[in-house]
Amino acid sequence: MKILVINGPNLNMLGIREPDIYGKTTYAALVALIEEYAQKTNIEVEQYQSNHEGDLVDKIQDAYGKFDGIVINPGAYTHTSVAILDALKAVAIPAVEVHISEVDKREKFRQISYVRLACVATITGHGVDGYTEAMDLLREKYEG
Ligand code: CA2
Repeated sequence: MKILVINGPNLNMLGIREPDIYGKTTYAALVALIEEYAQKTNIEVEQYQSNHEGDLVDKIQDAYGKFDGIVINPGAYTHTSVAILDALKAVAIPAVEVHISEVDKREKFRQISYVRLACVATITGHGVDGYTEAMDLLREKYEG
């Protein structure tokens, strides 16, 4: 199966600051961890990160007909973006929302997720392990 992993704004800064909230894993290490897990579990994976909302929308649209699942951490756009929500709904590819931190226990504005409305599951507060857990969920769903 083919999975697209999308990370939104500032996730390229992982491990550089705020390790108490986001952990010590760098973005490069996260990419390597996901790639390694994909190889081990026989999943074809592509990874994408952007700080720009429109680019994230374009990437989701491009996934139409090409991927069997999407793992998405939209970063701060989680809490604001109807455009990303609509793109996920438009392509109708099973998507799992991942957050490294426990967003539901943080500021009120982080407790709102538009993207969640188009996702089959949400994983929060499991650190970077949330990404591989999301891949497992999508595989289970794909294999039935
Ligand atoms: O917990 C998550 O995964 C978030 O999606 C991360 C976003 C945040 O805006 C969401 O509310 C929750 C932030 C991305 C990383 O931001 C950094 C900030 C400082 C240092 C390193 C990364």
